[in-house]
Amino acid sequence: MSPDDHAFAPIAGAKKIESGVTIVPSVCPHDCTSTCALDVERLDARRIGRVRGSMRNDYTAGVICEKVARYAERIHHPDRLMKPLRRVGPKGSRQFAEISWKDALDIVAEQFIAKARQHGSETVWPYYYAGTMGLVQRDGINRLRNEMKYSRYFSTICVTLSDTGWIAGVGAKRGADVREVDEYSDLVVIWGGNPVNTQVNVMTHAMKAKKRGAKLVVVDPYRTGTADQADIHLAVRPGTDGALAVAVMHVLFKEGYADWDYMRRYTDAPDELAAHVATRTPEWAAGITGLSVEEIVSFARLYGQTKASFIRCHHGFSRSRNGAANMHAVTSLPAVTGAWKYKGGGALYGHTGMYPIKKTLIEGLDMVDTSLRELDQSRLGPILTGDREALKNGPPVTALLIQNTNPAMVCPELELVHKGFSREDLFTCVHEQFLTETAAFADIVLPATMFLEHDDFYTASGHTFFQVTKAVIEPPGECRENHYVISELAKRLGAKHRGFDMTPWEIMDESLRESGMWDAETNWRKGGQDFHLGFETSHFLDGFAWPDKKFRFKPDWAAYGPRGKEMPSLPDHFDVIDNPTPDKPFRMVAAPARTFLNSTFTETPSSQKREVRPTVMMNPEECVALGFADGERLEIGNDRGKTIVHCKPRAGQQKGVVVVEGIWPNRNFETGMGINALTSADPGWPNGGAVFHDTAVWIRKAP
Ligand SMILES: Nc1nc2c(c(=O)[nH]1)N[C@H]1C(S)=C(S)[C@@H](COP(=O)(O)OP(=O)(O)OC[C@H]3O[C@@H](n4cnc5c(=O)[nH]c(N)nc54)[C@H](O)[C@@H]3O)O[C@H]1N2
Ligand SMILES: Nc1nc2c(c(=O)[nH]1)N[C@H]1C(S)=C(S)[C@@H](COP(=O)(O)OP(=O)(O)OC[C@H]3O[C@@H](n4cnc5c(=O)[nH]c(N)nc54)[C@H](O)[C@@H]3O)O[C@H]1N2
Ligand code: SF4
Ligand SMILES: [Mo]
Repeated sequence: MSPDDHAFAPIAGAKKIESGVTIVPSVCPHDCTSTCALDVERLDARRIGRVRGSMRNDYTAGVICEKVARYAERIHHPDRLMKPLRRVGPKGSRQFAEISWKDALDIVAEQFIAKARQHGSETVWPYYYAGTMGLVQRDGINRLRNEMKYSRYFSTICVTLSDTGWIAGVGAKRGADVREVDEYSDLVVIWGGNPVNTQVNVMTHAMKAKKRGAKLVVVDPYRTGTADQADIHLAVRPGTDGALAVAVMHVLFKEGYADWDYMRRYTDAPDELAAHVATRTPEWAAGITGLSVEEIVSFARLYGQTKASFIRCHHGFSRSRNGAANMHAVTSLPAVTGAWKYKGGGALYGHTGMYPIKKTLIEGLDMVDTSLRELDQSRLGPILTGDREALKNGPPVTALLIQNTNPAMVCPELELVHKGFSREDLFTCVHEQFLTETAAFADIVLPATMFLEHDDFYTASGHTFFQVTKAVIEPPGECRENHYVISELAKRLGAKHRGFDMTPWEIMDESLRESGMWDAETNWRKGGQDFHLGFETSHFLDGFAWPDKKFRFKPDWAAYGPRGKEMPSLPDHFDVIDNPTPDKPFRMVAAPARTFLNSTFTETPSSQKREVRPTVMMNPEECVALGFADGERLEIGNDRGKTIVHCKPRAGQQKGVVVVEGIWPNRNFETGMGINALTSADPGWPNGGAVFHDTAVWIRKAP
């Protein structure tokens, strides 16, 4: 089907508004839990105008973030990659020459074959992430991996800690529907995230509740745009949410807010929990979190007194070494009060575990060989610099195929990542939309389509719709979709899976039919299929997702990995974080900026303009005490690396806590090295996961 065919198709929201301009439906592909339903102005076969939030989806409810509203700025950006490139200068020098698609793909395939012959197939490591969340374009790379017996991929950069912590108690990655908040919640707690920046739709619903008189509480180490909207802002020290949650439970039990009937029926060990938290007082938690006893007790009472209390658990507070334990401690709260019983009560972290979509065809799951080593995405630096343990004592990685991610900016331990990418014996192919800092290290760069130029389908984390999209415009220049690259390489490498001979639409349609879902055309025509499970099931009133149907206050942490044994068996403060020391007295949070999305949109002028420059937010009194002036250049660092940022005093955060929003490109720092030079690639407990907000640093006036 050509873009012209579907531009005029009869779908809710697809209409002609003036001569030549059509409103066409699509879905935001970016790595954001909102997965917004979009209405895109299609000006002609190659150009778009404004992008708006669609009303056809009542979670999106017509609202999208400013970044995507201005998507024309990104998709028609003058710096978009249009042609395949071959490196002609030193790695990272950005010296490239144009080359044909055929020659580029031939070189990649030849290199993969030669490297595999020399070191075995595990030397090749397809490396990807969620620059697009479309299941076909994002995950098709795994079909090639599985067919070719390349190193397996342990994806840890984002959701490992939060998923583990949520599932450890609840049993499945799903929860109560945020749409309930509008009418039914009397208390909304936004825990450890900043949706004003990162998923604006949470605010749409939270603010509807607030207008009705519901209270809004935000738990976050600094005064974010979200915290600005709150009735109560609890500015915890990073990595201490477990202590806060446990002290809240102490008050709930002590003051009679625990729902024993609910716990007897729906939870595993309420008596043990009650006895355990009796020893964890608000005074104890105050010492750990830096909050006052009064703040902890009054929040606990508010939570205990409100039946319809909704906790929106975000990712931010899980990005610490103890993040899974902290997520689990917070999810224990509605299991103590029985808030799950009420409409507008309970909690949500994400819904992605409830879609019935089968991914065997997309990912070649029938070909997985578990004897092959699995390498940790977040440990790219140690892996590329030859760390034996990170390489699982296997061969070096000498070939990379990278799609939908920009690790030269977003990975921890960036000094090692860049050192690794500079290796002369490493062959790197990057398929990208821009010449990113990662692409600059590549031997071969391939130009990629954007979401409005290809077909795909999407689950969501923040809502319950499964959505199919069709290309809206034609790709510019020689841009090709991910599926094309994978299929063409497969041919050259001798991979036989039939998925390589199908179009993305055929893969989608077959996968949907096999999963018992609407076929692709129906889904697209109707604007998405809603998999909402209904009140009973989404609130786990027919039981939690375990064989005994009980929420686990005592998770089986050891089931996730050997380090699970080191974790406390009941909710607690698990003190394995990068605590401050006399040499490194500050705890740094590296939080997302509003108009960047990870590394994406750092190329758009309006985002660069709004974010201004890399800054460090600090407690104002602390700035005065240290003699740091507003705007002053400060050097921030630790044993892993250092960089330079500008001081910004900001009320609402504790002394000893500093925040650097990003992710700024390395080139925007005076030193040429960004904030992830300081963050650690240590795996969180029990089974890995990146710890971006768990970093002890020193700060001094820059030389
Ligand atoms: N504009 C924008 N939107 C984005 C992104 C972006 O970079 N920019 N990234 C996208 C991606 S990939 C994801 S995964 C989501 C993430 O979005 P969220 O789920 O919101 O998670 P984070 O952005 O990691 O959370 C950041 C917030 O967590 C707070 N935080 C850090 N440590 C702690 C802690 O120990 N305790 C508590 N209570 N709070 C803590 C930070 O101060 C910050 O305000 O957003 C997506 N949306
Ligand atoms: N300091 C700090 N670092 C962090 C975080 C933090 O909070 N603080 N958050 C972490 C988190 S949660 C995440 S998820 C990671 C994400 O970091 P990245 O994986 O880098 O995320 P994105 O910026 O979403 O996407 C990367 C690239 O995908 C490309 N892309 C998009 N669509 C396509 C496509 O269809 N085909 C191809 N070939 N390419 C495409 C885009 O051009 C973009 O350059 O960053 C992590 N790094
Ligand atoms: S809020 Fe998230 S899903 Fe919605 S348009 Fe913005 S980036 Fe996309
Ligand atoms: Mo993420």
